[in-house]
Amino acid sequence: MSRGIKVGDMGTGGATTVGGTKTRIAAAASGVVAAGSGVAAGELVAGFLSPTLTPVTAVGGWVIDLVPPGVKDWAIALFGTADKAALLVGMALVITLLAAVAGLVEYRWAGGGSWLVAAAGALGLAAVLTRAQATMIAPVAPVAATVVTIAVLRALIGRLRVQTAEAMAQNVPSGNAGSDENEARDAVPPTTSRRSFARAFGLAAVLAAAGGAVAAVVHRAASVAAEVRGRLSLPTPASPATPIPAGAELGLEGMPPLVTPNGEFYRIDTALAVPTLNPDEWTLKVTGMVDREVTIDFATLLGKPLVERYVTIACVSNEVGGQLIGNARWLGWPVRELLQQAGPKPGADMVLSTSSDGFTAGTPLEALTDSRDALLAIGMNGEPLPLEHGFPVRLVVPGLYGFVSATKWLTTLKVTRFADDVAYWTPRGWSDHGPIKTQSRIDVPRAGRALSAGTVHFGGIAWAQHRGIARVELRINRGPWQQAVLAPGISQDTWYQWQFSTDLGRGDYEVQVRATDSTGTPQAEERRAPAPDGATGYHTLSIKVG
Ligand SMILES: Nc1nc2c(c(=O)[nH]1)N[C@H]1C(S)=C(S)[C@@H](COP(=O)(O)O)O[C@H]1N2
Ligand SMILES: [Mo]
Repeated sequence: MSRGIKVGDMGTGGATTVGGTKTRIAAAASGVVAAGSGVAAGELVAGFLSPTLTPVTAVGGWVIDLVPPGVKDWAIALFGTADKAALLVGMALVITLLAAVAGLVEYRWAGGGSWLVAAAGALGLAAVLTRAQATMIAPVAPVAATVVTIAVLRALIGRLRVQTAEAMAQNVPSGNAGSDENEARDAVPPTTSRRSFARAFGLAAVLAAAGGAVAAVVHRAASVAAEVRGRLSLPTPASPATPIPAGAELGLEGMPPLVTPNGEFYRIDTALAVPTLNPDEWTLKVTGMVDREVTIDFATLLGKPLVERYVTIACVSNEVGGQLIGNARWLGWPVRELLQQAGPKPGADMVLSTSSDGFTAGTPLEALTDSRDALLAIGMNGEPLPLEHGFPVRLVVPGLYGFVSATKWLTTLKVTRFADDVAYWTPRGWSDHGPIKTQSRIDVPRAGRALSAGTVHFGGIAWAQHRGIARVELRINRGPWQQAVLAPGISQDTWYQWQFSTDLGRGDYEVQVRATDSTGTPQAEERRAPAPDGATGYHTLSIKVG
């Protein structure tokens, strides 16, 4: 049996670092429980915020990408289809080992184990950030995992140190040469500090196990949805999107892409946990003021003649110059067709759409039954909808802000009247109708970029969905409005790119942009905040030419 280190043997640590085998086991176990708590916390946070990318799956994915093909083949040959499970077991072993070491180090050198955990956390964060599915919110999970691990580690090891110090103080008999301090200490009846450590240890272990169990349940739902989504192949559209006109993308450096990649698409919703619906169990029901209720399932929806359209969707909360707007190629079935099957009754003027998590949007019935491409969308840029963007089915309605139209995780459509039903945001200070306001944005040059005298290139986007943009103008230092080059839009339902080049000498300039829609109405000049029905005013950029 290994003996405890004598007080006098320790150069730097002092009496509290004295420990026998039991103490070392307790320190290592503390590290493991701390890491368990951290991993559980990280997976739980990820389960709610970014179910398709958790710290564990990110690190696992990283390992899969990094191992040489030979090792991969060997692993597949050895474990077969259990290779993923083998990887997870391997990761669990490595984490356990590292955690035990961190516990021992933290016990010997307060703060040392925490640094080790922080380093491992940084690796986890790097794994998350470099994954293709990385979203703005995804880093929160590895950070949470690291913080929780360090907090639990410090709490447990701190108590363990107090306990050991107390035991030593009581039981290191000065004149009792040859006695085993360690055994002496281990024989001590539980002191307050000892109970404090044991209680904290037990609590952390129970919380870690409970957190892990909840995370597992959340992930199970997510992985079923993600797995079904992965197997899904989208049908060919009966009516494909018109090709993007030549010159629609100006190719000016620093401009947002004309079609927003799914991973860069803004995300706005009230869902704390991303709903993870299984399409095999999904149905959409049309109720309310209809001649006959209609229910459609996912397979039936896939079999309909689908249309594919580019539509730019925007959030009413977008500030002037803001980023809460994106353009995608949506695949779906026109809502009008489904509503026609149900037969809306005379007098109805609104459709209240509900998502699986209870969110509701109130859309003018007319916007869903007129000739516009209001879709029950199942595809986004050639892929099934990402879980975060409403898998398996959402609404996309050209010309209306998302809060009154773009319901994700859609489950019911109730044909009703604005006088009889209120949608989620209406009692919260937002308008019940939400037509998109004509807006424009300067993307190039970026604010704060150093510019040199000579030709300066300006560029950006303008949008007035379902009306289209006719003209974009710039003015410098409140001078006359000058016409920008307007690229052809994909359609009136999407944003347009614009560009303007001019010679500028040294000095400070204020540049403003305004768009005019195809009805001839210029965007509103008055500066207004987003609530209740969308911000107005000119996007204004201050630049320094030197
Ligand atoms: N279920 C549900 N759908 C929703 C919302 C929501 O909170 N819950 N928010 C809406 C709002 S306000 C906007 S702007 C769009 C954003 O869609 P996106 O996250 O796919 O960009 O979704 C809409 N659909
Ligand atoms: Mo929104």
